[in-house]
Amino acid sequence: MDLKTFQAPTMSEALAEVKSTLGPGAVILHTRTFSRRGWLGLRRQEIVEITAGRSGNSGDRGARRPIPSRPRPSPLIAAPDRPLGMLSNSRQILESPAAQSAAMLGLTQEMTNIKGLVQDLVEQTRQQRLPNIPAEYHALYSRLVRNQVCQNLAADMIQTLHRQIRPEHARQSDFIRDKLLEQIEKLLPLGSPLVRGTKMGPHVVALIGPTGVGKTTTLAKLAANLKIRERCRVGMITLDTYRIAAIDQLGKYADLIESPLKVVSRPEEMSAALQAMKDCQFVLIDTAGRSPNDAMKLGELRSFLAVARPDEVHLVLSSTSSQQCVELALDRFGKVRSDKIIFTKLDEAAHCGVVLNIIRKTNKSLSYITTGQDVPKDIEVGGGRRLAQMILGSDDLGGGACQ
Ligand SMILES: Nc1nc2c(ncn2[C@@H]2O[C@H](COP(=O)(O)OP(=O)(O)O)[C@@H](O)[C@H]2O)c(=O)[nH]1
Ligand SMILES: [Mg+2]
Repeated sequence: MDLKTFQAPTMSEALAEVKSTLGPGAVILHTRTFSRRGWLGLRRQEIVEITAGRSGNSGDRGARRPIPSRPRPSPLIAAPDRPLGMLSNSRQILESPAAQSAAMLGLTQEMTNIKGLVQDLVEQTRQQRLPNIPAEYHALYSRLVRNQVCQNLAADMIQTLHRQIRPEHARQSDFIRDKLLEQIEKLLPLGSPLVRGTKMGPHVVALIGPTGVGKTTTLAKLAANLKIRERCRVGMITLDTYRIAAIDQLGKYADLIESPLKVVSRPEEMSAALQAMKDCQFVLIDTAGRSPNDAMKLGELRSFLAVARPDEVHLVLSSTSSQQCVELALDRFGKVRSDKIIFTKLDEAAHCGVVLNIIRKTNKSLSYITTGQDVPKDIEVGGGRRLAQMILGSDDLGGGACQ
């Protein structure tokens, strides 16, 4: 038999060469792929090699042998040392399972090459998109952005990290994670819990914010903690006159902790309500869940607060809201007054980056975060390592609540 070796960059090209040189009666004895250094040894190139021969019985040499009545095992790749020339029919050869698996081998090889090319392309695009992020920190940067930390802030944090970390530590993922958590913690100074000032009379705190963010629930948590843990005398005032259910909601908690609750429906009633609670150490004011778009009602809220003259106004925001909604609320309620920020529902938020973005943007203190519906348990002072961990998220790439 006339044996020849054919080399080509792909299986299909190699097969085509076999066919054109040896004719359709070619018998493939062996295939292999290997890589070869290219010009100047710079790039490696994949090569497919086929060893094939022309069978003595092939159609262009003479009379055909009858096709065996029983299908015979292929003499091709699977068993290269089988007697040659068993398959004389060229179609049979090229369509035989062995030829097909040779073609599959070629396809797999091509897929691997394409995958490599796509990976190179992704890395190149990333490098173009993130020119300021060193390659070894791309994954961490992407993780911050995926957790909704805004891109500029994430880039600043990574650059600070890059400056802090010596190259020999750049691959120690636990060490780097720790340094990043430290940085987040510094960006979110620990909020201080409610404390009475030195003035006489009650320390008055108002919670304001959009509807449904958790103002009433948070107020109940604060009141219960002050009363039960710190044994303070606490009074509550609600302006939530729009929804009877809301008054009932707070009334239930007021009963439970045996503290007074006053309902104030007009600014003129505010002074009397405060006067009635003059012996309390803290008075917490719950406000109606006004929409940040409702200018008239925000004006009304302002006039209630003008009379109450609270010592502190906390803007309550939900970490489940989009950055855009939170910014809108900040803008509108900021015009009323907001000294500190409370972020609620961290247990429900898929990503907690918004907390970091907003605290950095406003430079206000994060007084509390809330992490569930349980009164009084699910509230903690804002900041600290646990919050930093919620913001950075777990290694799990999927979404999920921050806790
Ligand atoms: N998962 C979760 N739900 C909360 C949290 N705080 C409040 N809620 C729920 O959010 C809903 C609205 O709360 P509410 O206090 O009435 O909101 P308000 O309209 O701002 O007074 C209620 O179902 C609360 O139980 C929290 O931290 N986590
Ligand atoms: Mg409410």
